[in-house]
Amino acid sequence: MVPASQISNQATPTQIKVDGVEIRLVRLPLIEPFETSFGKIDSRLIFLICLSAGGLKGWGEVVASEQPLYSYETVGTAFHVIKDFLAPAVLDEPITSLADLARRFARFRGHNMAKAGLELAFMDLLAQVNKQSLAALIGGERKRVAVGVSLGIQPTLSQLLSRVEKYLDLGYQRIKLKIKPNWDIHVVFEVRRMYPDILLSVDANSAYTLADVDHLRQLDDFDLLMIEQPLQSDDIVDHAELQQRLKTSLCLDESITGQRQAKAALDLKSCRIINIKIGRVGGYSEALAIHELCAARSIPVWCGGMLESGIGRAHNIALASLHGFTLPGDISASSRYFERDLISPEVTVASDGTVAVPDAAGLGFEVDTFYIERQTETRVYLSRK
Ligand code: OSB
Ligand code: MG
Repeated sequence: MVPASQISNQATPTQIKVDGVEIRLVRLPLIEPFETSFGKIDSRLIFLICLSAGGLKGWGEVVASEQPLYSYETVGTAFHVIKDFLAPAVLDEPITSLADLARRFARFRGHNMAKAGLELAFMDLLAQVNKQSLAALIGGERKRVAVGVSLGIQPTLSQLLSRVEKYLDLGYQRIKLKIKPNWDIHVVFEVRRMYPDILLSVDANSAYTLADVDHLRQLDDFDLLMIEQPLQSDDIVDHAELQQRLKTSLCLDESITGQRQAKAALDLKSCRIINIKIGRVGGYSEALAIHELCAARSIPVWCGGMLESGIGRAHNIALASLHGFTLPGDISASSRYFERDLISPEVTVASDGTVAVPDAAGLGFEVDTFYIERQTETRVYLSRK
């Protein structure tokens, strides 16, 4: 594993002079609505970043949603923070490394998804300059990554059961059910009854409090791989108490916004598994640090998803190729969410529930600029003064 601080500090130190930062908001309809404990969406406003440098283009994706539900960031806040603060920091001086970029962003508080979008695009550029795949650039070893699927809350139990069957038939290695009060115990009971042996987990997106401990303890009967983020999004203290009172492993998602939170959660025993999302933690530098921390403590990690387009998905695949990503990630096929993706070829899941890690330089996928242009709602180009 290459420590983040050493990336690009090899024999010939790379200098990347970014000429322009393009922001594009691209509307992609979802094949079917996606419902979690905080609501339902039927399209995704995809926030793309394209950095240009000496004829190369590096692509990243800001995973913020339109509404501040999963996190306080939105497409609108990320747009503002990138345009007014982060892009000027990128355009300021040639960038010498990922650590250099992360240092420029560090003085701005929060806004991790906005920072991550730029880090992703920078790493795509750096990989192209080095003629390496993204996976190789960060020290990823896997040729294929194991994947699972996240199934939203459905109008009826029978619709959920038919989706479980569909994704198991497609080969997905783990089924994750979104839960909320009144869509939890009986739902998990039925899925487990139909499929006694599958890898099964649940994700509450902070829909419960510690007062629900006796209710949540009923989940201990179903041999779940994990319960993801049952309590408040910024909590690690109540999760530690809950973990002590449950047999099932807790996994934190929303609560882990960086390496300090990851270390605190592990020190407090607030969870036994961590979901790493590059966007939530502010980019590759933090994601790599959390991966190293967890590997050193034998804590399994897995790659979370945010209904990304193929561009964000390509970065997720690279991240999941790291050795510590031992549990299936929320990295589904493009076709699970979109009629048509922004990359070609699209991401596909093989019948053994794995996705290939590309070995071509950069993202490893062609970016479909024609389709991006067609779906673009907003475009802004920022350049050096
Ligand atoms: O909590 O993991 C989550 C999607 C949007 C916001 C939060 C979450 C999710 C998912 C979907 O579970 C994962 C995916 O991209 O397939
Ligand atoms: Mg989650």
